[in-house]
Amino acid sequence: ASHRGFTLWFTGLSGAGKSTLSSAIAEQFRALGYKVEVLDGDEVRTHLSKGLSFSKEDRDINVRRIGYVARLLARNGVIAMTAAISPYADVRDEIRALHDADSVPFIEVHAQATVEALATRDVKGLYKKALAGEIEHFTGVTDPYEAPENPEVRVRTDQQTVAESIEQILNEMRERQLI
Ligand code: GGZ
Repeated sequence: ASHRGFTLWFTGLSGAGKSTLSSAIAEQFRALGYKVEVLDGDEVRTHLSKGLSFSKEDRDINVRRIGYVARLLARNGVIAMTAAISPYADVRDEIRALHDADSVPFIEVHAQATVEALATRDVKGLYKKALAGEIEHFTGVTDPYEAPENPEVRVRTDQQTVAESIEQILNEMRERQLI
């Protein structure tokens, strides 16, 4: 199957479903024979951004690197998917502008869930630690998260199933004739 490259940019709090949704969608694309790469926060911090902290400065460096690689992939026909918190709106908008300058579609997906819901689920126990003051600068608890004002897609991962969120995202891409 042939398709244009584009970037599918997930943003949202830790545990909101960015990795789950991006890997599931990537799996579906691969099955269709599409070229796809996922730049996951965890993996990027192991390789491309090893040693970076969670200060604003280091997060900005991390997120800009992800944006740079995504854009290079996308302008060469790959579906580039990213799954980093990317908490700062100005950096996300800067990356969007770089995509626009290359005429590469940039689809921002906000995986939205309340801190309360995420702290209740707390799969990795990070919210418990953050709320106890054991992790400083934890996004949504002791560090800012700037929600996008006009994302192409907003999925309420604390209110809908994974399958529903995936369908909503795929529908948006179909409507934009990206897939
Ligand atoms: C937020 C943190 C922090 C702090 C460690 N704040 O659920 P996870 O564990 O696997 O995903 C989170 C990941 C966030 O890294 P990103 O590269 O996506 O962040 S950013 O885009 O802001 O650069 C979480 C873990 O790292 N983690 N400490 N203080 N998340």
